[in-house]
Amino acid sequence: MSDASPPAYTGPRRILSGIQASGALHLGNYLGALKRFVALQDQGDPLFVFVADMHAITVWQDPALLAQQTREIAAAYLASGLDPAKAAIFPQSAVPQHAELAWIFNCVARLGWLDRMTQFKEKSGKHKERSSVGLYTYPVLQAADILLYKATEVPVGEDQKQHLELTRDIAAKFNNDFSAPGFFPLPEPLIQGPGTRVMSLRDGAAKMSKSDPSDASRINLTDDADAISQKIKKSKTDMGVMPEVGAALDDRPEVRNLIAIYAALSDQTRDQVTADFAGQGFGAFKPKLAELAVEALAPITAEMRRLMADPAEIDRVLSAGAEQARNIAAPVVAETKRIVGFWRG
Ligand code: AQP
Repeated sequence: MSDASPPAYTGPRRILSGIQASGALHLGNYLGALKRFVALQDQGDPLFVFVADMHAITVWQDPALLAQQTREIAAAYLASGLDPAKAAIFPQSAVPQHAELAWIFNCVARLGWLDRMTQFKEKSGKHKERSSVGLYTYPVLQAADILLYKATEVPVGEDQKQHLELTRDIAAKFNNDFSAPGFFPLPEPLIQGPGTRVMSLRDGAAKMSKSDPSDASRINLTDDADAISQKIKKSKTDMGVMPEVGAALDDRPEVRNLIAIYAALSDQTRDQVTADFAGQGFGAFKPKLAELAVEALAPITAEMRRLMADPAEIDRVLSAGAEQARNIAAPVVAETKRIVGFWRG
């Protein structure tokens, strides 16, 4: 018997990612997602960037606001520099194949795999029985989002690493169970650089997150220059000074976070940042950090406002992107259904 591994996927490089339409975006989303999507669009590979409205409804969303939130995320994509000529930008729910493939994957994924997902544990908290079933199977829909386009790489923040591993497990099990070696790729997460895990400004152990009840914990893309400066000024640090180059910062999580944010905003390494500030107090560092954050975010905020004032342009982009996405997704789902053995008439 041969123990050779099954033939690998041989299709082209494709990159896909998305952001949930679940409320205002923050600096973590910008550094961990938006900024990196824009950097990827010039590499010449097909890029798919969607607004995850189906993921958003895994927790309650006001129907009167959901379409608005979807447009807002699309506006953030465009304002950050995504070019619809280089990236398909679309709402997930406008491509019905996401749900179709997710169902098939629900039947491939194992309960034990989902039971291990830490994001569900964090988001459901003490009220697991009252969480939606959708919140539990969220990572399966995410696998469908990715494999529907046979994406080979997925730029995400650190928080999504476990879900990407699940996507790979689902792809491998599907290919194996249905004797379809190499049909789905085993996608790789792209987690690089200092901005992939931006932490709360109030607690260096917690991720910066839209659902944190404290607004002071995050910088929103809608914050003005004054709010940004105030939040950075009041951000938690410690009694020490800025560290030397290469210093171990395991016991200084808040300081480590501020340095990482500075590095990501200025496209420098952490060591380059500490080289500039070593030995100085935070009174010198924080205003410079605020300046950088305002410089990066103010033009995006202004452009988002302009786009939201006349959503026709956003809607045109979303419609065209959805058509592009459906054209790729439809044959993949048709072939998947054939492999599974569904009736074709
Ligand atoms: N703090 C973060 N640092 C770096 N990257 C982050 N991302 C989110 N938070 C950080 C990345 O942003 C992309 C979109 O995330 P999402 O819309 O799927 O939502 P999320 O990860 O659930 O973001 P939040 O803010 O934490 O939302 P809530 O509070 O609703 O759970 C992803 O690439 C993510 O990695």
